[in-house]
Amino acid sequence: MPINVLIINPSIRLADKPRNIPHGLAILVNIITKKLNIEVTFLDINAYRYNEKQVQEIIQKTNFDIVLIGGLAPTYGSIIKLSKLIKHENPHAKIIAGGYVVMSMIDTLLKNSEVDIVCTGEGEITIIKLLDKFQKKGINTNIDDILGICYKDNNQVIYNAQQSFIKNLDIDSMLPAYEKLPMEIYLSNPCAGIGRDIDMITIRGCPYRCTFCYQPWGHKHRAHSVDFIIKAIRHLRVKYNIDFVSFQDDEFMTDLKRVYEFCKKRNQFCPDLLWSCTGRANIVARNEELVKFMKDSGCVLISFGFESASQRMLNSMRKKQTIEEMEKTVKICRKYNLPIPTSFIIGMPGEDDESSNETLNFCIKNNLPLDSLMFATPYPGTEIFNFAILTKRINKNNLHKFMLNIGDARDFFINLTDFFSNDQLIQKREEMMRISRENYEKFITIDGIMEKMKNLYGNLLDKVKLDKKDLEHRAKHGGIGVF
Ligand code: B12
Ligand code: SF4
Repeated sequence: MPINVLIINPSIRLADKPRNIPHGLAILVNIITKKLNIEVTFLDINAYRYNEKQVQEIIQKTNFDIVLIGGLAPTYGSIIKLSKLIKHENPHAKIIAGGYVVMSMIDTLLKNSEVDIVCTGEGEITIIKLLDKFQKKGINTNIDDILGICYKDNNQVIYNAQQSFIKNLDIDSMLPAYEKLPMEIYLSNPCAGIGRDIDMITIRGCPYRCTFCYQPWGHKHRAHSVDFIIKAIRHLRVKYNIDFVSFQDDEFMTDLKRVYEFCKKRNQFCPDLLWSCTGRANIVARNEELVKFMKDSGCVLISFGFESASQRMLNSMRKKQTIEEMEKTVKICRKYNLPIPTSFIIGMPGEDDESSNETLNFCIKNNLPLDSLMFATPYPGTEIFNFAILTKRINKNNLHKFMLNIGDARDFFINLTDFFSNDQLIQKREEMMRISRENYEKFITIDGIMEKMKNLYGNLLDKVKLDKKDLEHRAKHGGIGVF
């Protein structure tokens, strides 16, 4: 029986432009089209920033039996609304949801939405098995043999066994279906670099266990091979004329041999490509040679989650990083004229005046602005979420309300400290950001930043014509303007 599939990417972070490709959903588009030969309609609400009326009109005009939807925790409210709209327009459609919002809140989402089935892990294998069965036996067939899903059956939630992790990403996963995405929108809003910048996710699983971080992919590092990545980049250069790749992996530098291999192959196959990646102070501090090699191989930015400059707080968040390593990292980046985009967290359990002042003093001493100072936010699935439940900061009997309100970590949500009142915590953050920025602006002027950018980006900067105003804006939001 032929089935028509509609895939929806809900909007996220409306205050900013759409910069990041919806990797998970776009991979599923490719898998479904190529492995099952099913035509898919992709509705990218985030890229087009459609309003509710426009979404309704598109849904009314689209022919579908199955809807796939997913996203991050803050998309919870949109997914609920969309599921109701979909069932209103097409009561017989089956709605399948997946992604971070679902994996960490299965029951709550199923009970409070019109979603029928949720995918509890990686989607590649599960979606093929599920849609294949729907194609062969109809969409109301029994699905108790499909691994990696939960579903509603007569108002009960049924849990099937988990699907095991993919072993070889190159074989069992795919690239996102770029041709189905509004690439011009994504490519005109760079993620970390400048020019036509595309983000890539090439790793699943992180060996660390930071208490504020959600890790549905476990602690074993699984990665696409360098050959797979290089082939993808060469394709993107030919088809979309990209200038820049931002590797947004949890931790791009975990496997040092892989980083060396990437640099060598980049030099061989795409020598004028510029790129950025995620890093970690404990790795960079011990591998200056590698940083130099990365810089010589087109890497113009490594971003860091420094989180705190209180060793007590770092230990309690299990960051596995020392203040000395952070200072050394700053020195190494400055030595090679690389920017130093660092994010910090205020308000973890145990935070007090002393620990937050240590962070501020570190930034003053090392001339770093605290532009990316986030509030500790208990996203579901993290250890600090469990802490917030145990200490009754989150009411475990009303997780629906909690999920409707969770958003960006730049906005205050829940106070995990015993020391600060809510107002004090909000004020402390503002004060830290203000003082560190005033200090940073004495350390370097916009002209000084412009000069460093010219050295780093060379010809690309002429092509992109980044003006001072733009640079000022980006400097204030961390990232490329922090040297
Ligand atoms: C890119 C990214 C973003 C992008 C969003 C991109 C987008 N359009 O969705 C941006 C920069 C906007 C972002 C923002 C935030 N992010 Co973010 N982000 C990521 C990152 C680095 C990659 C996500 C990704 O693409 N993964 C790769 C794809 C392949 O995986 P996937 O989407 O999960 O898809 C697979 C499965 O989940 C499943 N699947 C997914 N959807 C569906 C749907 C169906 C129907 C099915 C069947 C299966 C399925 O199949 C896919 C293939 O296996 C992850 C960390 C990481 N490495 O994963 C953090 C991560 C997702 N982010 C996280 C957080 C905390 C945030 C913020 C809240 C942080 C903040 N500072 O406030 C903000 C949200 C802001 C807001 N206002 O809402 C957390 C997750 C929290 C949560 N529970 O949702 C993560 C996991 C980081 C972490 N380790 O803690 N983020
Ligand atoms: S914060 Fe970074 S290093 Fe820590 S567990 Fe998460 S992804 Fe890994």
